[in-house]
Amino acid sequence: MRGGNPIRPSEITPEAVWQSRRQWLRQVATGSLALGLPWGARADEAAPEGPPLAGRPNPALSVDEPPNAWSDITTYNNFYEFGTGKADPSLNAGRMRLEPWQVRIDGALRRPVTLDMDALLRLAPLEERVYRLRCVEAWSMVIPWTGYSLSHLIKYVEPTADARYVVFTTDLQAEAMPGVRDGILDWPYTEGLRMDEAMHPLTLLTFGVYGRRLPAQNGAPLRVVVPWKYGFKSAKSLVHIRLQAEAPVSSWMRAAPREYGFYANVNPDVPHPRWSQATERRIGQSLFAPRIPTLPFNGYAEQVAGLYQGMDLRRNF
Ligand SMILES: Nc1nc2c(c(=O)[nH]1)N[C@H]1C(S)=C(S)[C@@H](COP(=O)(O)O)O[C@H]1N2
Ligand SMILES: [Mo]
Repeated sequence: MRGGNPIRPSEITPEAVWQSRRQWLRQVATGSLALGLPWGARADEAAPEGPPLAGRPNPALSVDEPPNAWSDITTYNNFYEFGTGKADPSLNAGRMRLEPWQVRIDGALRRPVTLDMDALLRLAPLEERVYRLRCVEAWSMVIPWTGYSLSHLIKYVEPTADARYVVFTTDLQAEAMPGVRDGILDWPYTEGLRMDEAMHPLTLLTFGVYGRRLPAQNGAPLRVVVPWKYGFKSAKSLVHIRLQAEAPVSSWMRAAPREYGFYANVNPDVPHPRWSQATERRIGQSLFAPRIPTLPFNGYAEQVAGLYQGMDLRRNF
């Protein structure tokens, strides 16, 4: 969609993405050192790990930017159930029980179901999509996710006319989650979308990253990814999806309603009450690299701005 990089990660297979990324980094390494460009090549860059999960690349719904390294994506995380430090999820989430896993889908629909992972993985063809993810903390990454549009699952359960909002709930495994004792949020973690947001093709029900099953710290075994919203809208390790008529109050809204609104669309013009949202730092780049201007809707305005026509996005932040 933007930029002119020598490789298009979205046009090659997941394993090849990583291989090309290494090549790409190696090619720019000399130049980057000479020119002070942000990307630093690391010859020892770690390879993706975990069970493979192939998806057909979807270039139309991918950004044209080099993906972050596997090590950035899997060791710099927000998953407060496991602690608030960026490394805490990678250190602690391995204790989460992932099998067996089921997701309950109920509420305003004709076909309430409880689906196991096999059923969920078979529900629609898996795709690989390279998305930007921008955190409200003003850092960002580019991540090759594997999944399918959440709309497939929502259509499958046959929503009724009352289904105006979707509520996502993360599993609560108190014994395995040292962070839940801290009481930062009301657990379990819940998030919500308006029905049209949830049905938008970009909203991804996500099972993998870099062609592998999701690591625990990234929200195994399945999460949602909503690329035009701040990262906190993308709830991890889902066990319950509910369709309902009323707008839900998410964990973050309850914790700090002045700071975290329901919509949480990436918006450089609406600062967080305590810091600007005008620019971001791309994880993995040198600390001397210039900050990147944040784009409205995280660069996805063309696809999603229409969902908010007529809404005051300063009030509906
Ligand atoms: N259950 C749960 N989901 C969560 C969070 C969390 O703390 N708990 N953090 C959110 C935030 S703030 C961000 S930025 C993204 C980070 O996803 P990543 O670690 O895969 O990059 O997860 C989101 N989903
Ligand atoms: Mo975030």
